Amino acid sequence: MKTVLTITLLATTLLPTALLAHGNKNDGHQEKARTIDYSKAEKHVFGQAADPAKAAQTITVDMSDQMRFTPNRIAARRGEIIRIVVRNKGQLLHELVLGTEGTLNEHAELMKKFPGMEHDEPHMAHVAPGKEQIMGWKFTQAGTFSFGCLIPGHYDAGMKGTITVR
Ligand SMILES: [Cu+2]
Repeated sequence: MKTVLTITLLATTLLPTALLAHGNKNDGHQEKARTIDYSKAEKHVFGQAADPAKAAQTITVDMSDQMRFTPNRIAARRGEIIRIVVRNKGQLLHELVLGTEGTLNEHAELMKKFPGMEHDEPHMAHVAPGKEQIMGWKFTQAGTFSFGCLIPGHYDAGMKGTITVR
């Protein structure tokens, strides 16, 4: 029984790692590559998860231990899918969470109260040092939205950015 369990665990943890060595593997809080059913994507005021393979443009955002995103401004068109490649250039774990200034502030406060809290949803990417992750997103309303790293201390230190959707 124990052997069977071990083999199953190995198969489920090793396979995605091998297949997605450069893909959207998440080395942060979770071990499995995430699979998203885009047809059931949750709708937020700041948009919804969408298939990055259908993106109209790719935006690369670098994260650093100086608590900065580069660029910290993103421009997108309403209804268009963007592929966001999030690269962690630092030595610390960073994350990119999409939202509005309000939802991010709220979430940042929650993270301070519960620093070890597990959070993972399609509008977030947790990226381990030296790794990258791909997010597919469609902004469905025009306006100004936000992104930030909500790891305690990072957001307050300025690890945030603005998204303008026209
Ligand atoms: Cu960070």
